[in-house]
Amino acid sequence: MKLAKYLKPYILFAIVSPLLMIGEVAADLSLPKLMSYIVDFGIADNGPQEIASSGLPYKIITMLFGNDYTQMNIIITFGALMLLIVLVGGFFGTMCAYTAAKASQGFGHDLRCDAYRRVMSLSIEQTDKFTTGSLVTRMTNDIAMLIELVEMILRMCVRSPMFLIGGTVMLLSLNLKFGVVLLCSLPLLLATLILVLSKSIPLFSVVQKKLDKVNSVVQENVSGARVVKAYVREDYETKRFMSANSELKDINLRVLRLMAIIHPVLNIIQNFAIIAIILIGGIDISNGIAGMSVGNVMAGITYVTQVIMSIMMVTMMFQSISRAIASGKRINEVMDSAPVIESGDKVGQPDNIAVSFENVSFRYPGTQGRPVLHDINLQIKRGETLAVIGSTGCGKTSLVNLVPRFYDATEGTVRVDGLDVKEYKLSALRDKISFVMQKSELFSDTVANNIRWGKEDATLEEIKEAAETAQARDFIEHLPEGYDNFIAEKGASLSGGQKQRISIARGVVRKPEILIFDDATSALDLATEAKLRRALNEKMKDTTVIMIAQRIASVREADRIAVIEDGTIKHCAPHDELMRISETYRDIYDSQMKNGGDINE
Ligand code: M5T
Ligand code: MG
Repeated sequence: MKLAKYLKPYILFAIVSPLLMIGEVAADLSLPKLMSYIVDFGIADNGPQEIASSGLPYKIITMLFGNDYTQMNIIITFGALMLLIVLVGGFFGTMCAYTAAKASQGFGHDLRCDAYRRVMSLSIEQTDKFTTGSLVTRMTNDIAMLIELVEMILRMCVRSPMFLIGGTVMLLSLNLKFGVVLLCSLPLLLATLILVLSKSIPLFSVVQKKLDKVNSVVQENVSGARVVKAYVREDYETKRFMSANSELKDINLRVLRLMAIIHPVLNIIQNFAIIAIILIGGIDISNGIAGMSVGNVMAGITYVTQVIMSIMMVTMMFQSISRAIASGKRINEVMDSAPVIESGDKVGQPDNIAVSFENVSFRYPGTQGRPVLHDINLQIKRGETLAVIGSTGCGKTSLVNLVPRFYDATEGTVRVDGLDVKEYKLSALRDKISFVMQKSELFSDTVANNIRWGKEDATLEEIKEAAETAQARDFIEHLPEGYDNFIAEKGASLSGGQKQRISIARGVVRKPEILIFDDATSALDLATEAKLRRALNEKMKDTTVIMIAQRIASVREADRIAVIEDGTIKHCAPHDELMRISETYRDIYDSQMKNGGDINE
């Protein structure tokens, strides 16, 4: 699978881990044999005599004690050996777990980094398509499944086959007749497992989808907590959550119900196998057949259990693999979605015409019908202040979104400094532009850092200056901790106008070539807004400003005002001229004058 490449940096751990597992399994496999020596030679009545014909154990005992050994010597020797092997096996096991964790967690970390980078590079329409909830599940839960798989494989790929083969060999070495037990029990076990797995595997991807849904609902409600409370929708939203939650529970239950069959079946088969071993061994012992002993029967029981458990482990591995395949697909979907907005490689040189639209039409990706904007032709000179006005939903935001390439024009060309925006290196293009959005987005950080977002290395002086221009200085300095005051998530601790002014300061601080205000002063009173405009005029003379607004008072001083109507720019002229030529503009003017008037007059 493609994602395997993330294991590469940790390949050493990934190789060492299974090797260490060999040590642990070898230890586990040798213990029952040693125990059988203790039982047969150390405890049984005539054990001490029989050990003479036993080969290896005899050699060990005579090496230590000569020919003068007691039953107690045998018990202590092999007991100590068992203890030693347990310790060594434990050491190998611990190291194996450690290296496996190191490899799998490293793998997960790198994969998460890349996936996150990819998510960040997606364009707005792609993020919307995946939905936030699903992206969060993919980044967390799905990657966790893959991590689990890597760890499982590293630990089990050696362990289960080795137990299966080793256990079988050891069992047969005790007595070939024991093999019959395996021949009868294993097919039965395998049949059950295959049946269960084939039914449960398709359900895993459904589980992840339901989890997406739960995440989406939680995410939506937590971030919209205020609206939910304002409309007393807690009950409704709780119900919505409940239903997503129950769906998740139901599907999980279905999987677990299937899985639940495995355990009792396994138990029954295992116990039958144990009884069969005792039976075979018992008959042979009572018939006095050579080579069968109580110790052998005891060891046989342990080996049979180990073999059956190894099959169980293989199933677990299959389960984990199929879960991870479902998750892997979902992560690959993210990794494979090439950003729709691809960066070019040019950097534009300053030009007299800062922004120009040539025959631009635009429709939102995936929508039908009339385009949102059509036949837009507009040139904005360097240093000019262009205002955009028009009824709500007429496409103002859509128009300015084309400049920093949040979306691409469907037809026509948008140029910044004479160069097609599609040819720009994205970062170079967006560096030229400060975009103050219609909805202020603040982050849970200090005021200063929120402003510094616009310019990473801004000094406190620059920040203060930007705040001054944005008319935010007064209120910031009245905050309990001034610029170090912490802002709650999404700026929840501030008023609408305060948020807007911090957003404006963030846009101003980097002294951009182009400054776009998308209705960014809507929450300011007219007096403050007028002060802001004056400050901007003074301090940022060379900056090209595109300013969307709903109020005539906000736009009348602009060099030109573009009136958007029916998806296109009907008129574009200064205030006085528009009053003469544009009926729409006059209508807007009249309606606003009637409603209290323009205090800026
Ligand atoms: C213009 C539609 C929207 C409206 C038209 C953002 C967005 C908008 N639309 C979509 O289909 N998909 C979208 O993602 O486009 O919308 P706008 O440009 O946001 O209008 P506006 O800025 O002039 O309005 P407002 O209210 O901010 O003054 O028909 O349905
Ligand atoms: Mg808008």
